[in-house]
Amino acid sequence: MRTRIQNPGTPLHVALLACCLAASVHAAPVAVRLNSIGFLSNFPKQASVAAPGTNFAVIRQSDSAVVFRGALSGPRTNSDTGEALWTADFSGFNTPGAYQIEVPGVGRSAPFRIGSDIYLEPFYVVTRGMYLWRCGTAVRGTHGGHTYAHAVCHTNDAWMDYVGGGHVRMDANGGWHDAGDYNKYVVNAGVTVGCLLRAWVDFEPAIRRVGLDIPESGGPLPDFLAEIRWELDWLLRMQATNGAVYHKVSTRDFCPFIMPEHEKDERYFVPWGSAATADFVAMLAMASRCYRPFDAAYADRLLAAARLSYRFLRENPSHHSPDQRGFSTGGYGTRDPDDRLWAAAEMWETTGDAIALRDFEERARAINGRVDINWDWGEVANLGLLTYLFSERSGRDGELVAVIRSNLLASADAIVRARDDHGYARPLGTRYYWGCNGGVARQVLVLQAAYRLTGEKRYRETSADALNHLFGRNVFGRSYVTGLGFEPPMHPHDRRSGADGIAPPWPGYLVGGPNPRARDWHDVEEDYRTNEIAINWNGALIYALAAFLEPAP
Ligand code: 9MR
Ligand code: 9MR
Ligand code: ZN
Repeated sequence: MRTRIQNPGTPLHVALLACCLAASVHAAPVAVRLNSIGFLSNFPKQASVAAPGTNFAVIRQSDSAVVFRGALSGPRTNSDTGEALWTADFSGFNTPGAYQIEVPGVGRSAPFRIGSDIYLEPFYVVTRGMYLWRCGTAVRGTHGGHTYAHAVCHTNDAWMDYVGGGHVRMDANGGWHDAGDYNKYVVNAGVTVGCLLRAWVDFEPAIRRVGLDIPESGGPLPDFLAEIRWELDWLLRMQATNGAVYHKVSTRDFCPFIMPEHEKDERYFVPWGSAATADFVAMLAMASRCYRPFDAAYADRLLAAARLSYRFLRENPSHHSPDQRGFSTGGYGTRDPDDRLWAAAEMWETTGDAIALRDFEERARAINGRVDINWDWGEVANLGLLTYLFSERSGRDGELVAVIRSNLLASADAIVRARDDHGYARPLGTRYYWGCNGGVARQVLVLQAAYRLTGEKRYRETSADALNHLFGRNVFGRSYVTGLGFEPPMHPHDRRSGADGIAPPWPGYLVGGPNPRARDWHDVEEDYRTNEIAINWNGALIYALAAFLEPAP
């Protein structure tokens, strides 16, 4: 049963009623909305208040003592929700502990913490979400007193019928299930692994301190890399002998809400695509750098596979859409120039190959070094641009570096402005679409890059605002991540969560979010357009959380 905040003095029977109703019909949202995980000391701390008030207090949870008082500012009109919002700013209060905000006449906020380690548990839970997504093996994890588990699944992956060779099986075991469905799509692996490896590159020391309690823990690889290896090993199986990479492994149609080990429909390789092939090159070339210090033989294997596919791509320069006739599952159809740009960047960074450098630079010039503000599986150019921009290799075109740098800062500034203009400080402003919560988290890659280039703290603070929004400073006053924060999603579009008979869903998953408008999020299982979970959204969130594992300024 979800935790609900009771006003002090609420009669017990009312409390119980509210509690029972909450399971089906959601009660009116709390009016004082903030990040229910909490705040890092020395960071700005704000709540949005959706009701008129004048003053507020920070109340210590243990004894209800008032530890800070302030005046609300506002109101301002938040355009996408049409609300008048006041702001409670308690940035001046930094004492670690557990608190609530109280606005007289309005009510109390969700409980939250102030501290330096507040994102440790979220990072652990959300990253373990990747482990719990593993296909081809049994998984198990405990959270909030429940044990979530499934048996070995999909060990027959996959049939070759659609890729030549007839009804023959070739090994495509492993990898992560994509989302609330159990298929495995290379293009979506691309942006996911790209963001995860970027997190490793940017925050390795902090990430290494967090044990993930996965089967490989204690082995030669850091846990984080061991988890990503589960996906990489599957990707290696998606490569055809000529270097082309199959677009996906999938059933013909989505299965019902059953556990993965009960899905017995036949799964097939789906023909190759040039975007999938380019993403494969980028992921494996990047991974080769990351894994080399721990396992040189594996790094060599990754690089050899990346080289083969890169050569294939160079020899097949035109866009190639996979033939997905016969499949109604996730399409992930995308033009390939951005994927090829990313592939070239990673090949160059890993090998120093002059051909790859020229390939990247031509492609980067063709888009005028544009840095996307809002990007997901269909727009991975940013990953290549970041690799090039922060490269320590010689040979870069200084002019192009300058253009990308200035575009990156301009995009980061645009994100900061969108945050400033939004009543819930949402860095994506008023854009809503399928998976926009992932988009909010993914903006942190651009913001952190700007922060690293300039040391300007507005970029880091806007990164924190992405997390603030996702963990409760939003029109619903709720966390969008299962198992974490205040009133998290209870009915995500996730087959495991729907089928396992346990009331709370599998923990550590960011749901897609409002789509197509600000208020259009529904915590109901059927609503896959707003309430599904997916590896690419978690991958972005993991990056954002990794950025705050250490209390840097
Ligand atoms: O369950 C499917 C979900 O994982 C996908 O993201 C979504 C969009 O491709 O489709 C869902 O499947 C629905 C199908 O498209 C239409 N019939 C209802 C299915 C929901 O179970
Ligand atoms: O994230 C994808 C979103 O951008 C698309 O608009 C949507 C419809 O094609 O599909 C989303 O991806 C789903 C995929 O097709 C199947 N697995 C679940 C993914 C998340 O909903
Ligand atoms: Zn599986």
